[in-house]
Amino acid sequence: MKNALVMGQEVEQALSRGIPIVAYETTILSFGLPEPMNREVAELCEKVAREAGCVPATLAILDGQVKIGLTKEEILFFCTRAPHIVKVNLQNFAAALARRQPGALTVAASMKACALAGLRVFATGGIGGVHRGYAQTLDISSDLRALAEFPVVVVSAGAKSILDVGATLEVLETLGVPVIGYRTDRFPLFFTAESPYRLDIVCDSPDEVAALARIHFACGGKGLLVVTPVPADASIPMVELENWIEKALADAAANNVSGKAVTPYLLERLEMLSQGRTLAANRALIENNARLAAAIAQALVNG
Ligand code: PSU
Ligand code: MN
Repeated sequence: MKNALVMGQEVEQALSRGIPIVAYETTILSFGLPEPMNREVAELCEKVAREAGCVPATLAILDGQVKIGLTKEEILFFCTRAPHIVKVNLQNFAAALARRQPGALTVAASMKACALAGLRVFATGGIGGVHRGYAQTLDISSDLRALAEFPVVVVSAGAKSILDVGATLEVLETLGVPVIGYRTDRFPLFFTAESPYRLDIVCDSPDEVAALARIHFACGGKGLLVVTPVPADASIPMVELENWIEKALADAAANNVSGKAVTPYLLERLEMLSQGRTLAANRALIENNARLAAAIAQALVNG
């Protein structure tokens, strides 16, 4: 595995000097966000990490290697819709390496890359989970399995209610993944700060999250999911969202969309149906997640 893993120079230095690192995924860039929003978000995430004294590490598979810390040019490549870019989860991780396909990593594949490289903090927008209608399709994101397997703190704005959020939370409990509300006792629903789903674990500072994570890792625990809602001024009311979601799900069913195409399809439909209103929320929440992840990475290094 050694020569299948390559670090950017800055990341390598940061690791050896104990400078905190925040990792970012690439599926969100290649399959989750439209252009030019994806480029803006990628740039913003890197900037936020640096402002907080961290080194950013955007992750992907390139030229048969897992790359930890893409260059600017490499990030821009993953922000194109180049047709040979593949969405990589745990199942096709080795295949993308073997075939030298450019691989955009999901949360699951990013956590695996973090574990291989020894990175502990990762920020994204929202995680994948149990899809609505899972009893028929068995469509459950490998993000959940990865949270149970890799010792990484994942910072997100919860999950979109295109998923069965209640079932997703049940699976996280079964898998022993702590779900930590950051200054909230509700599991946030991505575009909206409103949520009926209660959480038992609440932390009020990055130090508190870091302390809990350290104990979790010391006890042999693996992933932790830290959730923080979209900032209030960018939150979209739930009643509006639900209409778009129902419509997007109906369109997916009518078009027989299945497998890895489901999440990207639903995300694109939501953008269309909301006439881009979801984009401002998306940008705000990712920036917010990146900022919190950087603070947690600092606290983990300093504690
Ligand atoms: N949820 C979002 N936006 C995203 C994703 C999920 O709100 O862009 C992406 C992430 O990369 C996540 C992946 O890991 O989709 C999950 O895909 P699947 O459901 O196929 O496992
Ligand atoms: Mn799936």
